Amino acid sequence: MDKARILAGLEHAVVSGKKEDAIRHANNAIRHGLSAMEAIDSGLIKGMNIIGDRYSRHKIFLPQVLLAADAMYAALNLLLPHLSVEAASERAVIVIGVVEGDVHDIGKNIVRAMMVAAGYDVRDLGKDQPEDTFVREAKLSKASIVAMSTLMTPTMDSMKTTVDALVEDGVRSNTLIMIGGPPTSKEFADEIGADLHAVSAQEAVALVRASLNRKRR
Ligand code: B12
Repeated sequence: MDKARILAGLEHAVVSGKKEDAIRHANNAIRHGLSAMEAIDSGLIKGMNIIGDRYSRHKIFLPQVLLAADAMYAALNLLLPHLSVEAASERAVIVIGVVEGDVHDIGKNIVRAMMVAAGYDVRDLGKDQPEDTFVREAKLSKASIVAMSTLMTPTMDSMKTTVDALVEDGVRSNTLIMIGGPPTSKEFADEIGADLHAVSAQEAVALVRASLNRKRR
């Protein structure tokens, strides 16, 4: 079976919200030695972008988005363990979570999986997490990085609240703060006092690696 067909199959399984198809194509991707990252990026995420576009044009509604998310997760569960990333030389702790008010966690989970694959010690707080949870875990684990995700514009405020809480508690001085998710930007990171911003899971790993190397020097 050729690569283009598997990628198109993954994309279509998400768009049509068909979990069984997503599982079948993900297994095919693994069996035929496709890179897990390519299957995620050029198959699943491509499909989810189509769903996002249709949803914002009111062509489909939340139940269809939920089915798409279910199909995406079914395939991700199979593909994420196969991510291969060059291992980090140092086992730094990364605390990651979705900020308060937001339940979108697919992107955060891809970033988490890439960080785990890169050899970091990742503490996943989950979704819809208040600032205290980030502060507590960052302190407890002596985190090198606190990473926050949000997909919604209104919940960008929760990122600012969390940065402020990290500063107030004194944790911030030993920790780099990284943010991501479509409504965020480098400008927004600067505005709220975060150190790093990345647009994708791959960029996030590269940025963490470079920043920790710089910090060590
Ligand atoms: C799937 C989905 C859902 C699913 C979520 C399932 C889940 N478990 O995550 C469900 C159906 C539950 C849902 C619910 C809602 N949704 Co919704 N949803 C989406 C959709 C279609 C796709 C999101 C997605 O998973 N993309 C795929 C992932 C892989 O991409 P990603 O998250 O961007 O992640 C990548 C990068 O951004 C980056 N990244 C992500 N996080 C981080 C973190 C760090 C630190 C770094 C460095 C990088 C990084 O790396 C990732 C991989 O490369 C988007 C539309 C879209 N185009 O995005 C709307 C969207 C995000 N939803 C939206 C809305 C409004 C809602 C609801 C409020 C709807 C409602 N009326 O109830 C609720 C949210 C309730 C709440 N309180 O949170 C809006 C947000 C609008 C806005 N800007 O504020 C969007 C944009 C749709 C739209 N156009 O209106 N949704």
